[in-house]
Amino acid sequence: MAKKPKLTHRQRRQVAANRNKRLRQKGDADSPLDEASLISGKVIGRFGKHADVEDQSGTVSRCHIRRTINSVVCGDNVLFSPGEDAERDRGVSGVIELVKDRQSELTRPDFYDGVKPIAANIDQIIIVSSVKPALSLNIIDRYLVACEDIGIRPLIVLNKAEMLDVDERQSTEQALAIYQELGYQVLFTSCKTGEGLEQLNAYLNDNVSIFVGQSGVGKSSLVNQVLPDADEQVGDISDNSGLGQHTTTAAKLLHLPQGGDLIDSPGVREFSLWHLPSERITWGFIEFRDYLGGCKFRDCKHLDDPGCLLRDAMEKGEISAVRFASYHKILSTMEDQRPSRSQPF
Ligand SMILES: Nc1nc2c(ncn2[C@@H]2O[C@H](COP(=O)(O)OP(=O)(O)O)[C@@H](O)[C@H]2O)c(=O)[nH]1
Ligand SMILES: [Mg+2]
Ligand SMILES: [Zn+2]
Repeated sequence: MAKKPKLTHRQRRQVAANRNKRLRQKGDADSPLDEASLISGKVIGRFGKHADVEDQSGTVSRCHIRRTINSVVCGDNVLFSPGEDAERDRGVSGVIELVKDRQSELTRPDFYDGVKPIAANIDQIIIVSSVKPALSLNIIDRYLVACEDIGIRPLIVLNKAEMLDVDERQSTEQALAIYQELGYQVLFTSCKTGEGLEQLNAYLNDNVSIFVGQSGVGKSSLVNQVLPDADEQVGDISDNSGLGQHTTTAAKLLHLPQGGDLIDSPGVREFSLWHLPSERITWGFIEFRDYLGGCKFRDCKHLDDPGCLLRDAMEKGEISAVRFASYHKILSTMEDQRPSRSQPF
């Protein structure tokens, strides 16, 4: 079958803008019929060319996506035209006509497409870490920068807490206290003893959350604890193989029994940062902000540049030396991770 010609980015934007304008006009003007034919819904599944949209009554329609729409991701609020019931039985029935403005957007750098949205309208990112694999504050810092960049509240979870003996527990609490001092919430959990799960549920309540973190820290196990019906595979090989099995897996939005939603998708779990320009990384370290713009040189690298306020603050103990080192590690490794062709977007 011949492929339809691809619209350029610009054309797509223009056509979508025209279409949205028309729809808005219809919506508030004198055409009750058209308005009535479109239904509000939320995207709860996204795969290939289709999306599952749930309306207010909980009915799910598998929808096509209007070609002029740039992206549809889990968590999106949309207007769609449902198909005939007969069509619904055969699978795909509706068409998504409009994606409402997103309150927040989680993105991932894509080699060909620039920055791609992977989830929308999230309230909270749960950064999961553990002691096995070993606790990495640097990975936590990366995720925190990403959270700050998109303006979504993080919660730092240290899972497998029951594996710590008394001394380890104390030193781990001390290590994570940096984050509490910065105003971030930290929670110790264990899927084995149930520690912290009640609090975790309280954090999830009435929010749209996602779990992120390294493979093996217990994200799927935690999802199973808070959502027993989810039946997430635990310790699965595909998570570790990096062979892309998961990239074909659908992204989904799951409802929590006590209210609130979880978005789970492979791209979401280990999103990376190399698309951010270095100033954005600097800004993502919230305790640095007070000092920014005050260094002697405008292009200060905050290393051994003379008159560097950040280094000065670190030496005086106003900024944690661990976070300062972590910041420089992120900057230096980002250069390696970024595909050579690609510029920061
Ligand atoms: N000891 C201990 N093991 C856990 C805990 N949570 C998860 N695990 C184990 O850690 C491994 C990886 O868990 P999984 O949920 O698949 O991690 P994911 O890759 O982050 O989704 C599995 O063997 C789990 O049984 C915990 O709280 N304590
Ligand atoms: Mg998993
Ligand atoms: Zn500086």
